[in-house]
Amino acid sequence: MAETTATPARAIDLTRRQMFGAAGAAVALASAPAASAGAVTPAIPASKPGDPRFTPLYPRESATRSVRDLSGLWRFRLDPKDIGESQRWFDGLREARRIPVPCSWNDLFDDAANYFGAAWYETEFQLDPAWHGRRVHLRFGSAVYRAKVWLNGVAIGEHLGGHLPFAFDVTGQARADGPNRLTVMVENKLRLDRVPAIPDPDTTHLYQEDFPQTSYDFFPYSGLHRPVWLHSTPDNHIEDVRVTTSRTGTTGLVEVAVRASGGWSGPATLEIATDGGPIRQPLVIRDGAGTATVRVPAARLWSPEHPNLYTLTVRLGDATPIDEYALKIGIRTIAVQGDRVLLNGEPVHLRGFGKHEDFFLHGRGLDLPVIIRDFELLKWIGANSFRTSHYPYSEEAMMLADEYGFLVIGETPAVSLTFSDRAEIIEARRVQLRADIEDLISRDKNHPCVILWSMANESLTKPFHTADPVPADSVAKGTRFFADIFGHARSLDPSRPVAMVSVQGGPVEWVSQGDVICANSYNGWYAVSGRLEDAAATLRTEITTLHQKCGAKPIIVTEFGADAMAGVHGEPSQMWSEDYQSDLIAMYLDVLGSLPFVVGTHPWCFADFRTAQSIMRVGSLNLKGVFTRDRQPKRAAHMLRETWAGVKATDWHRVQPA
Ligand code: BDP
Repeated sequence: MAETTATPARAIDLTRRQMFGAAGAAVALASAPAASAGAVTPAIPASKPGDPRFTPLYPRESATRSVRDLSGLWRFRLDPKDIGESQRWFDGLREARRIPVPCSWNDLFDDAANYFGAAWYETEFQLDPAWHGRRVHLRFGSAVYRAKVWLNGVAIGEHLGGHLPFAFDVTGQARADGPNRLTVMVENKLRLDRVPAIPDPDTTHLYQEDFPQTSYDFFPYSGLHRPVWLHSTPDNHIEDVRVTTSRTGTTGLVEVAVRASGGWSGPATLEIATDGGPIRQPLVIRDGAGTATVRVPAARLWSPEHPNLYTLTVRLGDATPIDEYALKIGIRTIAVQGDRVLLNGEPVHLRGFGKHEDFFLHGRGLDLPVIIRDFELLKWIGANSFRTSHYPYSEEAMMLADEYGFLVIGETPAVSLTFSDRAEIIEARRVQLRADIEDLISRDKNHPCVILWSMANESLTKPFHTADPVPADSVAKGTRFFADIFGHARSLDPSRPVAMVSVQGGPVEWVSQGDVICANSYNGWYAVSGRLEDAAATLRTEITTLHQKCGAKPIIVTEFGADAMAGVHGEPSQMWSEDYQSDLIAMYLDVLGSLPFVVGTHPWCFADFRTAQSIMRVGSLNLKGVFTRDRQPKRAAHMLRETWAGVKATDWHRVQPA
């Protein structure tokens, strides 16, 4: 969108609708008593991100590790009166119906369509007898937005913030002698102090109310959106692995930092499998930490054209490993030099889209077929990149992006942060966003596909849909906020550039703090509507001015586009038709293609997606997809394919049989 200066059609006086409450990233509850019967080893407190016991590693099987996916049909009950905890629903969920995990609840049940309050999930599991004497971890891929977890009726911890994993060490709390009852309360209350948030009714007079009212343009799908796993590790185990790659000549340098549990000390080995056989590098772990570099001669670098991956195996111990963990890595470098982005030392241009995790019925629940289909279509259209707008995507999507060779801009959930809001609310969001960044970088740091972190999308000096003036201190508040946020991200990951995505007309003081300038631009749609010649001239001036104001930095235009109702055509083209969308995107590619400092173009967006009900959104859908929600190409998709992949519509041989 563009920051609006329009006069409201009607001003709505809102009363204070939301209670302000404390925010925080994750809360580990005080050590819960170990289950009396069948306890294997003494309980240790639940873990949280940032806690030295937190294990950010994706659960994987190895010679020393087992994984059990608890996905499936769980029991489910809404709790609109918030009585579940006082009535001890964690002792056994009555009057429950079935829900698949992972899935959003909103599109399954009519009474839950616009429900964002507390909902309870319950399942049972047996502990594998082979896990006796081992550590047992319980890991959630994502719960939107807050989750509180009970095991056998005992609270083990909470997590705040959607789209990112959290884990608990449940050794000793999971019984070996009978079924274990796992209960999770999830709520997605639309609150001021969350990231993302709703507009502040104390400082905002909206002239357009959407339902549900959010400050962002996608439906607030709720629930356990990703798998829940149990996994077992040895008592002394690998807690984290951090990989940073560089090269000297043709040799790849893979620097690996290992963190072992409980301050373990001893010998370890790193091994990288290559065509010429395994390359091994010994490593000493002291007080739980050790770092070494593996040299890979004649390294096959990772790039979109050749997404070469190596398997790195980390082993603790001598001949018989105490613990073993393997992951895929890519050897590549990423750097910003002047107004270029260099991948492996060569300038790179990003062609792709902003996307959403969004599909029929399951909402934002993990759907592996949709990920594969989307990635196939990205290849079909000639894209090499996407942004995880407007929140971190699933770990499975990131692994597949490594394999497909997509250049990914990894985004936090901070969409439409508004700096006209009250100071204590902004502060609560800052605390939450810092925690989200820690979790995100901790989770995705080893993916070669991630070449840029986006701290936020379209931060605002005042909300959309208000004619209130911009408060005098709004820009300064945001400037301080982002100085802190950028500093935090850079200290956590010095190996990647950091950016934020600006709204058209947004403050230069914010976006210019990035290493790369990411800008959303809606000429021809929200601004200069329907007039492509004028929109082209405005666009050229806008982006050239932005480049001058931000200094010699590369620019990625991270959003531009038009809504198009599939099947609507117009000659000459007009707004809402497939033809206008295609012409507008072609115009952007033309203008931006002539500006040498523009290093990326991401039309908004990949596919149509679900939004709130709004006078702006036909059928509660944002129709700016170049594919429909069921992934069929609109005219713009064919135009992009011709432009990006060089495949013409006249080429009827274009589908090659396998
Ligand atoms: C931008 C947002 C994006 C919206 C898009 C639009 O970044 O989330 O969906 O505009 O309005 O404001 O289509």
